[in-house]
Amino acid sequence: MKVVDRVVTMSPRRLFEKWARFEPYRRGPMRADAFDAHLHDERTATQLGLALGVAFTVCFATGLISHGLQRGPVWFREDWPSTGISIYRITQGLHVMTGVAAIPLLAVKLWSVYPRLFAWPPARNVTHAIERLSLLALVGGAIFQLATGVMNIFYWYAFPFNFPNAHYAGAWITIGGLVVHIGAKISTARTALSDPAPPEHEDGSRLTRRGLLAAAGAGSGTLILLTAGASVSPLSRLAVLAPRRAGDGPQNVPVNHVAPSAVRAAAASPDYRLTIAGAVPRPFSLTRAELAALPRVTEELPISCVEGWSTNARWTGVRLRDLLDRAGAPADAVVHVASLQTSGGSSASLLYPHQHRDPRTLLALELNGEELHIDHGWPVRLIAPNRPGAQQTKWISRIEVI
Ligand SMILES: Nc1nc2c(c(=O)[nH]1)N[C@H]1C(S)=C(S)[C@@H](COP(=O)(O)O)O[C@H]1N2
Ligand SMILES: [Mo]
Repeated sequence: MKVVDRVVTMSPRRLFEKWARFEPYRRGPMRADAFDAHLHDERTATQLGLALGVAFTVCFATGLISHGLQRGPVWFREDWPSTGISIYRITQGLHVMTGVAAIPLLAVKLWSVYPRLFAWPPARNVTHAIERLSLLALVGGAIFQLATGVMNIFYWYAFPFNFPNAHYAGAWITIGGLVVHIGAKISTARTALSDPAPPEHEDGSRLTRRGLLAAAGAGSGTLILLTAGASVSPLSRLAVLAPRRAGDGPQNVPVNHVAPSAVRAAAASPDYRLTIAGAVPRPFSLTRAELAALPRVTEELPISCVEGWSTNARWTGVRLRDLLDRAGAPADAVVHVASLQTSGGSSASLLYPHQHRDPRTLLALELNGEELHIDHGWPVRLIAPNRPGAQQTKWISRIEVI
């Protein structure tokens, strides 16, 4: 273990000198002097822990919002406002950014505390044993959350489980572990922060505590800078590590899920109709041409995808409210919007009263001044303020009033 420590903290020149006179380290990690206390001290661990605690808390809270809007209780979805059109864009951007920022912080924190894995005795008493076991939840959960989150951004579903369910369960396990950990450590952490800082290394060729924290911060900052542009448009050109960013894709909007061939065929068919039906006195159907002949409005609204990107765009189309009024739908109805696509989690969505009454909720026919691209939802797609991208249903065929 000392080997790892030395290698990480040595200057390249020292490293080379050591390597040139290599001697095997055969001492076990349980030895009292197996670790250099420097950089593995309580104070460094606490400072890294504070930064991680903030990142995880924001990530958890914003994740709950996103989950709540998509799979949460009706009261939450009903009351989530449509007035602040970009609130979801901001919470989702923060979710991804705090998660990304946590990756280097977690790596450095784990490195800083890993000698404690070999603490002797492994447990001093029952409480201590429980506290140590809770670390399994915290560390395991944190690694799982960051790994699956990044994989989701890259659409790399290499795991056998359902991403939203597993990521949601993992969030509670991680935050549970975090609460127990904070409870167990709070007094030690307080002392570590209020006591005068222990002296830094005299030897200038070794990494200092301050240097370690600066490296962790620089790692986080760099990763944020190279990914934030996926949701913060002015930074989009820097977002070289993000698979999708503002400006990419047809009509300058990234595509999440291209049109399947069955959808292309149904959309191009002369039999295509948009139907408004369900619990309404005057159900009706429209061809694409009839729909396009109705009065149109233009709104600037964001698409904010759960897979980590957001962008604003100019949408032109017919107000959903106008079509619902024409069918005689009650103002307090819930509206189900279904796609030509018959399977898949995003092939339909629900609109609660304030959402379908909102004058900015459109059945969009144009995007950024052009006829909607098939991959963006032609013949017609839903775009409504302050909703997760997954609920902006493309290739709409039926609007059912419930
Ligand atoms: N019918 C249908 N609508 C859909 C989807 C889909 O797979 N099928 N994907 C959703 C998701 S997850 C997002 S983020 C947005 C993306 O819209 P865009 O591809 O036009 O950018 O469309 C949504 N609408
Ligand atoms: Mo999405």
